[in-house]
Amino acid sequence: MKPTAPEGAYDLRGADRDVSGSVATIAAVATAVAAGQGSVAIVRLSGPEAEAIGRRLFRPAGRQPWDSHRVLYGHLIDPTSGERVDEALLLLMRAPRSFTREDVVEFHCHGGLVVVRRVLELVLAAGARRAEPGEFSQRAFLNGRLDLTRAEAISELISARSQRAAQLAMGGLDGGLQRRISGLRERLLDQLAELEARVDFEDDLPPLDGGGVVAELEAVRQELATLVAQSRAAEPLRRGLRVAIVGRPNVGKSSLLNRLSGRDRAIVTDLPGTTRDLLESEVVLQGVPLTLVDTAGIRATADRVEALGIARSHEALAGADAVLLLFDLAAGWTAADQELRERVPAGVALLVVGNKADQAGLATGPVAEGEAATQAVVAISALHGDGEAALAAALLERCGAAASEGLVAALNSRQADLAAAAAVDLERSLEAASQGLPWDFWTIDLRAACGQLGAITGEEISEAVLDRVFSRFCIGK
Ligand SMILES: Nc1nc2c(ncn2[C@@H]2O[C@H](COP(=O)(O)OP(=O)(O)O)[C@@H](O)[C@H]2O)c(=O)[nH]1
Ligand SMILES: [Mg+2]
Repeated sequence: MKPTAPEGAYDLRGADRDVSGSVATIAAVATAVAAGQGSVAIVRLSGPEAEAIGRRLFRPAGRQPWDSHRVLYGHLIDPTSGERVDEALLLLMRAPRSFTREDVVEFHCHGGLVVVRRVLELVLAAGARRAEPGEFSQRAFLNGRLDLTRAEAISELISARSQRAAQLAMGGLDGGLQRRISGLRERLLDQLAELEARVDFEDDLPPLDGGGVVAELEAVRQELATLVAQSRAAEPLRRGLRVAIVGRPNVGKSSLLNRLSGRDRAIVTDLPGTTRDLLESEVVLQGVPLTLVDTAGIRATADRVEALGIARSHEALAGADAVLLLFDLAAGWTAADQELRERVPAGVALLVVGNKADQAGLATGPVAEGEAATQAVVAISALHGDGEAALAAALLERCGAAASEGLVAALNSRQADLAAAAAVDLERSLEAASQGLPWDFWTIDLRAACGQLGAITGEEISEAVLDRVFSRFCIGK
């Protein structure tokens, strides 16, 4: 009785067949390539022509056999001229023992930009097509090599900007999320089957325990709500946070940026108006990746360059996830500080920080909020580094990132949106139940909830949505 995805829903391969009716062979550079960097680069091919293209372009040294999962040493040749393009290794992985479950050939060539481009061009000229972003993973998914949440976890692992973010992605990779969501979906499908049976054959079946259905839907709804909350808490870990340091001139913004990034990034002087432009620095605070933005001190000025810098400070305020409003404890909280505070857009997390605690003769660390004398949430000394840990803790708390502590795995934002939508569907279904409406009123939203969860796991998903998911992956993955 369980509704299932339409037959053949995942067979997108038909859309990508060449004239002979076979699946296209795709190719991409699988490693990051930068001029003058990286000693080895991998050009990867997947599809029925992969081995034939490999044989056309690669001359093994000696008489090594073309065995699967064996590395060949030799040269990449331009077949039109016979010219040696690179000295390289070739790795052949015949279907189905490969990432895509198709025939895969990898050329491990030298990492120079020019060489890698040339190899890719030769591969394309030999009949492969340039892979779309995420297309290897998409094929792996379509061929049943990995499920959707695992594929997404791999992509997340690649883009992780901190150790903790990488660990979270690894948590998604072990399949726990897939099992959990699948399990919840199964429970809903069971209830749906019961209800649908009653709609069709009420008289032939034992009476349905409506209370039991309600309890089960409510239990699933609560689990979904927990998963959504965990995902939102993990969001800063995944995406990183953009934190603008703003304040009047000379309060120590640049000093704080240097302190947190552990190097002399910004110019610090005792002259107000030193910082003229936005300056960004990538740091990791307690596992959370941050982009710190140092800004020009905000004040009225006749200097045109400084005024342009100040305009950028205002933009930085609007584009940040969080604002660190710094003021000088020795000078106290001034009307200008208050004015700045009022400019912080609603919805941006704000942390007021008093600097130069050393000069003010104050202890550093967390300070009770709203304390009339200082307005400080945290007191620090950017010069000496005191209060840094309390500042980090308060900032992450303010951004909701502290709640990610101890999370092993979490839904990504696409998955969390679907889980949240499923929870809303269940609420509606429960509403129909509480109004005592007939069974078929319960089923409409319940079926929708199953669909949302199926779109998380990939068990019930449209081609268009799949394409969108994989298009966010990087090329070559
Ligand atoms: N005593 C003391 N001086 C500080 C502290 N932080 C910054 N300063 C000094 O304040 C002046 C202005 O610092 P700077 O970082 O350029 O401020 P900005 O204009 O806000 O970027 C410099 O002379 C710094 O050495 C602090 O915590 N204690
Ligand atoms: Mg500065």
